[in-house]
Formats: sequence, structure tokens, C-alpha cells
Amino acid sequence: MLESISPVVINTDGLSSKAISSCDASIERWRVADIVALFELPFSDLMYQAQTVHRANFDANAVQVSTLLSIKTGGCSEDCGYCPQAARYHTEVEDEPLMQLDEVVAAAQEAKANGASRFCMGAAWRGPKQRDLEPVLKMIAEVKAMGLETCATLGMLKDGQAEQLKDAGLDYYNHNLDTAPEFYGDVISTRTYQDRLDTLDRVRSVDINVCSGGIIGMGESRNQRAGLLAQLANMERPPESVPINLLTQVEGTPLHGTDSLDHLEFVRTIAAARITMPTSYVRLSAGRQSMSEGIQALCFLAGANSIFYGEKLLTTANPEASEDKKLFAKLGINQI
Ligand code: SAM
Ligand code: DTB
Ligand code: SF4
Repeated sequence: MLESISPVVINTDGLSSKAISSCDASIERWRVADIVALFELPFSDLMYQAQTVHRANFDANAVQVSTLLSIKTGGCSEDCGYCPQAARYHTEVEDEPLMQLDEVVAAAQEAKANGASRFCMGAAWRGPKQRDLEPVLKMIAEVKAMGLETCATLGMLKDGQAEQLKDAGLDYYNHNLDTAPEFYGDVISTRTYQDRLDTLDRVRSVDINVCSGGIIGMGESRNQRAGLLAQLANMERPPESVPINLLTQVEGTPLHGTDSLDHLEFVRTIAAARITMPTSYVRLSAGRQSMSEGIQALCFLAGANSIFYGEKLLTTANPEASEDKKLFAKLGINQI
């Protein structure tokens, strides 16, 4: 767990302000306990604080929209306990080869026509081998040439791979920390927390935007939810994009059957992410399919300002784009 460097002061009006060390204003740290204190605020006070931070940094009625495509589905060698694409779990997901360039371009064109501003390509790999990376570089270049922002999530990167992605025109790399360091070993054993941090460092070092967040509802404690946010918020530069996923329970995975999380606790997590990472896009990511419109609206009020758009995430269902359009219209949200 990270050391506290500066305390968070919770004012009587429920707004917190971080004291900044007099010797180095750049070293600001959120203590896990301070983030837990946010979670423990009365709901209305937490929402007020999150909205205040959100409105100070963003247009509160604008939501960024990304479309996700699984360019390589299933057969993954890793053991992430939530994931239907791990080869070792018996789920309905089949192992498929890498998609062809023209199929990916066609999907990106459709996403663009539907109003997506970013196209995210996901692969069920521990990490790309060089022979896998080369066709993906071509996909990135073509999607970029269409005027879309590009994002990829391909697993762990080795030396030199981030540079190749940057040269191909990659704008964002998604690689999640998933949970707090203390809970991580309960969920994944085939890669370490440090492996993930190392990949994020490689992405940062070539100036690709970082997209990193985690999954809520895996049986972690509130302290551990706060611990994940502390890891992200305390990075030298917090991720530009922070996906907060609600666990989508898939039969055959070890986490299937986990007690489901109260959706209001998920809303609190979004609010705490907004407050601790004021200038990051917070993405209401997996799990919308199980949420009412009311809960999704609360997530937007809590500061979520990005979603995945389109009826499929990687292998699981997402709300229909037409439903999202209706919800945005009801809430007066502009899609960006
Ligand atoms: N294989 C690459 C990796 O793990 O880095 C990229 C794809 S992986 C599916 C991307 C992320 O999706 C995971 O890190 C995890 O946070 C999220 N994810 C996977 N399965 C999920 C599930 N059942 N519910 C919620 N999020 C999930
Ligand atoms: C992220 O944080 N969530 C997305 C994206 N990054 C790649 C993936 C969610 C996957 C949900 C399970 C599935 O559809 O397979
Ligand atoms: Fe593989 Fe990624 Fe799924 Fe883990 S989350 S099993 S690395 S596809």
C-alpha cells in the first residue's frame, strides 16, 4: 500500500481538500483511509462532491463513447478468475483466430457511423508475440486513418512493443490493475501486479494515453475498492481514462456465483473515482446490461463520462446502441 504523504481534509460541507506538502507540491497522495472516508459519506454529500469536481473539470452533459471489438477471442493462457476467455475455464466462449484486417475496418466504419469517437481493439492474449503484433499494427493504422481515436488492449507489453504501437498511431492502451494489490492474488496468479504496472510504465514512456481501471463486485471489501482507486490516483500521472467495470458473472469462471454487489456501492465507487481523479475520463464500463436506467443515470451524476457503445463488449452483452441513444436523449446527454 502506498504511504500517505499529504492528508485529505474532509470539510464540514463534505468537500475534501488535499493539503499539499510545502516542499513538493507535485507529491500528492490519496491515502486508502481517505478514500474509504469518501465512500462512507452520506450518499447525497458524496454525489454533491463528485458533481462539484466533475463540473469544475468537464462538461457535465457530455459523454465520450467508445466501441469495443474483440479482434482475438478466447483460448487465453491466463487464469483471471472473472474472465470467460481463459482457456482453462469451461465457458461458452470458443477460441477464434485473429480477425482479418478488412473485417476490423468494416466494424470500425460501422462504429464511426454510429457516432463512436474511439475504437478499442481487444485480444485475449497474455501479451502479443511479434508475429501477432504486426497485423494489429496494420489494423491500428487503418482505423486511425478513418479519423477515429484508436485504443488497444492486448495484454502485457514487452520492451519495444509500446514504441511500435505508438508508431502505428495508437492513441490509448487499456491495461487494468483490476483490483487492490491485497486482493489481486485471490483473482489472478499467472501475472503479478508489478507486471501490470510495468506495462503501464512502458505505455507512458512512449506517450500513449493510459487507460487503466478495474473490476468491482469480485468479493473485494470496500477498503480494497478504495485501494484500487488509490493505486490509480497516486500514479505520477493518473490514467487519462479509468474504466470501472462491474463484474459480469459468467458461468464456468471461478467468480461465477460471487455475492452480487449493491449497485449503489458501484455508484459510490464511480463518485470516489471522479473525486480522486478529477481530470480523468471515468468510464462506466462492463455491467451496464444488469443496471437499470436509474442506476446508470446516477453513475453519470457521480461523474462517469464515458461508456462502451454497441451490443457487445468482448464476449458478453452490452445494451443496444438504440437503447443508449434513448437514454442519452432522456438525460439530455451529448455524445462526444
Ligand atoms: N487480455 C488482455 C488483458 O487482460 O490485459 C486484454 C483483454 S481483457 C478481457 C480486458 C479487461 O476486461 C480485463 O482486464 C478486465 O478488467 C475486464 N474484464 C474481463 N472479463 C470481465 C468480466 N467478466 N466482468 C468485468 N470485466 C471484465
Ligand atoms: C475494460 O476495462 N472493460 C472492457 C475493456 N476494458 C476491454 C472489457 C470488458 C469485458 C467484459 C467481459 C466480456 O465481454 O468478455
Ligand atoms: Fe486472458 Fe485478458 Fe481474460 Fe486475463 S482478462 S484471461 S489476460 S483475456
